[in-house]
Amino acid sequence: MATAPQHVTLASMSRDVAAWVDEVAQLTQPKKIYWCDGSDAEFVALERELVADKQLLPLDSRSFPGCVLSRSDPSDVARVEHLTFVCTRNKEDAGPNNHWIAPQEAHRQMDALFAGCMQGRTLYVVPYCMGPLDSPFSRCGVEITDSAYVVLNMQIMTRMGRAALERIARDGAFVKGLHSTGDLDPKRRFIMHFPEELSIKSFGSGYGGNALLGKKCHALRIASWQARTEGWLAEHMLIVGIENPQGEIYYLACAFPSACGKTNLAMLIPPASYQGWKVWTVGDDIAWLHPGKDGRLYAINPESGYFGVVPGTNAKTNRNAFEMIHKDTIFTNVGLTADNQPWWEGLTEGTPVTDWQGRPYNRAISPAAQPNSRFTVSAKQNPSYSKLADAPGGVPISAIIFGGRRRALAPLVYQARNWLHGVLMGAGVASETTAAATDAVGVVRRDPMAMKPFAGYNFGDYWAHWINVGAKLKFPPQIFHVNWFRQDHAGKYLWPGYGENLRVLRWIIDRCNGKASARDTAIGHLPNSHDLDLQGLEISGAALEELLAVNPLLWQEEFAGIDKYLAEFGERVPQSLKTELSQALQRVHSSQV
Ligand code: GTP
Ligand code: SPV
Ligand code: MN
Repeated sequence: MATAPQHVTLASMSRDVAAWVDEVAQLTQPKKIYWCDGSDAEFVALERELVADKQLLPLDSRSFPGCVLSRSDPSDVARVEHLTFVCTRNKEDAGPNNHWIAPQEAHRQMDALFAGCMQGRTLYVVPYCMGPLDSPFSRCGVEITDSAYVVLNMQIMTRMGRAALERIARDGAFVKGLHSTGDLDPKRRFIMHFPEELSIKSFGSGYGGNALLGKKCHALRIASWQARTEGWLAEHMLIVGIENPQGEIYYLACAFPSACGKTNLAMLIPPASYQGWKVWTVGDDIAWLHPGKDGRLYAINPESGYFGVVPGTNAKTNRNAFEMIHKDTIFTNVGLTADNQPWWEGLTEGTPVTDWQGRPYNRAISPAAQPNSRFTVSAKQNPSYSKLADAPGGVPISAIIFGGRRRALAPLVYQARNWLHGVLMGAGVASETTAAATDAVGVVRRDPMAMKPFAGYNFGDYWAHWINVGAKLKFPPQIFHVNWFRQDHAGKYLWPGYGENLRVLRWIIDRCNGKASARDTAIGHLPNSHDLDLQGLEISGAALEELLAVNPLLWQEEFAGIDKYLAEFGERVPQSLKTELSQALQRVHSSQV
């Protein structure tokens, strides 16, 4: 690949990007325009500026070298789904799963907010590539932002800078993302997507999913729209390789809603009895999936870093993450100890003295770390980083796993009969809401394929597209559903979770190879307790029985709920999915008699 010499100015590399930057500068009136080259020197210089300006606090350099703390505005700590819009010409194309405003009206409202908003500020031009720079599956974008914090995060999370701009100049296409933190007034905060124009406008928030536009806005909402027209899938999925003692590696793609265990599963540490097993992380949040020429489904991770949930991370739950966030990490909204170490709930050592808002820590008033506090860290720091994370062609997927956070009903694991049944399983995912969005926490809501907040178009069309993609695959992945979050009456988790989840993944892989047995139930194939490897695990027979039970009465209610939900999407729901659902209902009915 030819590279432009260093002295070629970034602004001269793409006339299209430069013209758009001019247009935005006219509107926003910045004091200065800065084109990001993505170099280490640039990162260090920007970080220094933010430290000097007290926007970032350096952490204890002995125990956390290269780490900094960012404290956000207390009102700006999570995604804002009620302020997030998909602005298609035809309202029906955005679907009942999205908030919608007509594009013209949306532009008018947003441009009024952007007018003059960068006066006295620097406008940063951030060219980025989602996916390996040399992958045919990758897609580029440019984010214009007035937040240096966003620039630093984008540098970690994406392939950012000169090389991305070179690819844009070659491709001739890019997603335009315009962002300003504005005055952080929640009443003047909107995240708008224009899939037909491949553009995004985000105002009034500096938080991850609202402000790092390469992530959810581009790599899921805009990309899912593009994927539909181009025959692939953009999904809220981790990608993980499981290596057995024979050295065979199986790749799994797992869709769990926000804060439901993707990062943890993606870098899981095998239990002590699993000698010779290894886990390789390809991605922890987003997967772009393409049917390959050989009839299998291939996945790339469009990101290059992790923007992960901090609370709960410790050497026992997620040792890989715990180790990798001890250097060169940006922490957002955690507490501090007396000697300036970051502190969060779930740590077994250290004592917080300051909470995430910089106030003296008082457990009665606030947790030390905001429940959605996050770390930003390069994927290369992960001890389990997969060599294939940069492979231009991606990795072949053996199984797709849906999951949710359900204290009742959903068993530990079950397998779909075939692709169509699996699509129904995905469409029926429901999960208790978490702190990753600003709404109420702990409420069960429908979250099909973990994409409720992220599908950039009508779910009816989306399910039809899933069915079409499956039909193109000669060797479609097997589809499963898992639930690590079943609780007993006292609210205690029935399943130990974390590393022990490998026992379930092992059954899944064996099912893909036709090596494990199962029992056929009304909702799909479930393991018998003797089908799971439980050696060395302390779990009561009663807990196990509950984890693997199927209660037909409750499932009848569940399917009725799914039926009602699908009906919201009317004519756009594929007939084959409706038929599949009525057959599922039929099966639970007959399993009762
Ligand atoms: P997003 O980044 O928001 O998309 O979240 P995620 O899906 O990557 O979730 P993550 O792995 O960060 O986990 C979120 C929370 O769930 C953390 O507090 C974890 O400690 C907890 N968690 C993860 N896996 C398990 C598990 O197997 N069992 C239990 N009980 N909790 C888990
Ligand atoms: C999620 O909420 O699913 C996240 C964090 O991964 S954010 O980047 O804010 O979307
Ligand atoms: Mn996520």
